[in-house]
Amino acid sequence: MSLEIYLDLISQPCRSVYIFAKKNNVQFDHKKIALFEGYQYGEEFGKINLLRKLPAIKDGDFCLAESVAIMMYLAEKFHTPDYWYPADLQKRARVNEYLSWQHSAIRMHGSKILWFKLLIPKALGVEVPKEKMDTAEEYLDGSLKLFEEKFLQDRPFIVGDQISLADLVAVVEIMQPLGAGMDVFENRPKLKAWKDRVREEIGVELFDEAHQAILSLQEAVETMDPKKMEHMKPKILKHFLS
Ligand SMILES: N[C@@H](CCC(=O)N[C@@H](CS)C(=O)NCC(=O)O)C(=O)O
Repeated sequence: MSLEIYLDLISQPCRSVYIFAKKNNVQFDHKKIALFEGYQYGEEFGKINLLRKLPAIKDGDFCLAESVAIMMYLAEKFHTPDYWYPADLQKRARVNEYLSWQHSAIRMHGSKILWFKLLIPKALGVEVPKEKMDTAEEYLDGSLKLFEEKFLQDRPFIVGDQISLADLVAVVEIMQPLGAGMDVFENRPKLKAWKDRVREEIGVELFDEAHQAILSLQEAVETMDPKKMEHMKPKILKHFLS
């Protein structure tokens, strides 16, 4: 039975899993899910992931959620090159350190920018209070500074000379605000040089293909049926604005 991967490439953790699987020639059945249409709340998807989040995989009878756990599973199962998730104790710890930190830092703040600047005002038609927007920008800025100072320092990649899962997850997260037109690389030359290295290492074609949906999201939202995200509105507003 083939490996099924459930993804919507608008989502950062989905893009990490997609790029990791593609880059490592993992054969999989790409289940394209439209998060905005609410497929994750249906009965079918509940059997795959009761957390009702993407990404998720089904490998035979085995279902797994959480992007980090999925990539570690794929790394072990398909014996991907060591540099992705090094066997060396301290290098692996360095990767784990970033993967543990990111959830409540860059991932959370970068995602808020996308919701506050684009999706809530343009797709849900609700104005975001200025203080909320300013705080989100301030937190993202703080996280990016910490990323450069603590995680990247003066190394080409987070662990050293080679790319790892930490760089992949980080770059995909840092790209997210670009979906709302916020250029996070402006005035951050070190961050931009690192992003360009990671993009080269992943392969420009794969990197750009994976980011196509997020980078064209502003256009997509402009032509979106206003009713499309209506079903998510109460949950989104409660989560982000209450
Ligand atoms: N920690 C999880 C986060 C998963 C997650 O929050 N996925 C979002 C998309 S980025 C989702 O599926 N949201 C659907 C919903 O909340 O309805 C991971 O890394 O996989």
